[in-house]
Amino acid sequence: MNKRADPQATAPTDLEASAFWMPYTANRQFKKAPRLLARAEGMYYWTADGRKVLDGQSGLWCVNAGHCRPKIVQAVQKQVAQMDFAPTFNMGHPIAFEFADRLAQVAPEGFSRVFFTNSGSESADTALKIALAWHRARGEGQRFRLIGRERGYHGVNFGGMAVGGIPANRKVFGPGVAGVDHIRHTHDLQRNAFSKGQPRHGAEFADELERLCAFHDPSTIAAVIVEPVAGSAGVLVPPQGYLQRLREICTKHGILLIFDEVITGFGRLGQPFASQRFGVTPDLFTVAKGMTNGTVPMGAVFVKEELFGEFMRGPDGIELFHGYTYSGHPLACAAGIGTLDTYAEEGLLTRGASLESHFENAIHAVKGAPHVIDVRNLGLMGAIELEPRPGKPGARGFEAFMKCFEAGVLVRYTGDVLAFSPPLIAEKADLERIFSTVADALKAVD
Ligand code: PXG
Ligand code: PLP
Repeated sequence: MNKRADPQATAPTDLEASAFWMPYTANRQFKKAPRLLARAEGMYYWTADGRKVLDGQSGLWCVNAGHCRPKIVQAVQKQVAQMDFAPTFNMGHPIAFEFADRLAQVAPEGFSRVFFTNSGSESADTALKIALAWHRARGEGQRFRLIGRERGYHGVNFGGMAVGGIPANRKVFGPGVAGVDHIRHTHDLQRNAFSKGQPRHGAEFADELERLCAFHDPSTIAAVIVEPVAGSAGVLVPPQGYLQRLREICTKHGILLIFDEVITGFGRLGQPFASQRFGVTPDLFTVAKGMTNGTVPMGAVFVKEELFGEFMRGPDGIELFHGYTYSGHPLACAAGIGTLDTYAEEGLLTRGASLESHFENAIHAVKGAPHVIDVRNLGLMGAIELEPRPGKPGARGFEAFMKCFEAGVLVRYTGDVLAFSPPLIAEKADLERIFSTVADALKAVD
């Protein structure tokens, strides 16, 4: 019998033949022993077999206000019944303008313009293209180089992949984009292990940018893109003074600085945006994830008024030949407005600040547990790095993740790093439960 046609074959108990090619997942391993989530509310998921699981990861760094929040759900329901889709190429709909204006109100000062995308990956590529087009509009079309950083993550499209710095995400996909180079990452276990907040050592890693400027000629460099805190690579917090130094070097050479705030945006670091937390202002920055609380996919690029103005001074007609069918999708805008309302009513964009010291103490309490070689944190973002099992990198991380999941706590693991980013509605008891579960899980991992 054709397995696909048999409804039993696609029931949760038999996924081995399913058509779903799962992203960033070991498909064969997963489908043999699936972990299925079926429902969510507030701080919790419920598995398909009815177990309640505390969400220590805000889904995938996105559900900052917690799950299925009523304002967001209602806004989406209302919008889908009223107007499902409308184009934003040469047409408009009020909710897209309303949401962009609301976003500009919560953005750091000066970021008065918003370009809509549908994901963090699209935001990264959009930001890079805006940077190139801006230089060109000013008569500096020779600035074509894009500089990323080792261990950076800017999504999976060609631009973001090219400036990204996680080897596995690049190595099988060919030469990528021309004119890309990377500065070194900031991870320095020897000097900075177990730092609380920003590590003391490593501001000088930013000087690599000066080296690349000397090497390539700075007048060929269009933009530098970094995550203020690297997320995917395992929560790498910038050393004290590092981002300031990057900013200075960019300014000195007329290079645009792009912050990728896909994870750090919308309250993760105790301020609405990382630039406010660090007191360092980029020229443009990207967001996604928390922008709609993960409810409907959406991303954006925030642009300073001066940059936007340059485009508006150009010849009549389309100022930027770029956009997505779904830029400003009505459902995403509705979800986003519901999200901003929820953030505002509950003070979530700064709630992380009041929980930060508690989070810090709770995560650093795991220091003495087996295999732990580093603990790092900023805002409500943290990581515990494990010593890899000899010859089997990633095995310990996976086993620890599984033990936590079995004990009712969802964490994120990449390789041997466990990462944490609980919803910003977390209570102290939730944070304690997450990290005591991790400490117990590690005792049961060889
Ligand atoms: N930039 C940054 C800084 C990100 O963290 C993206 C761009 C891409 O966003 P989209 O929406 O295209 O996925 C991200 C996404 C992890 C993990 O394991 C991190 C992300 C996505 C999925 C998993 O840490 N970050
Ligand atoms: N490919 C084809 C053939 C298309 O017609 C379009 C959009 O019209 C795209 C790709 C881009 O799709 P999107 O705008 O959803 O990114």
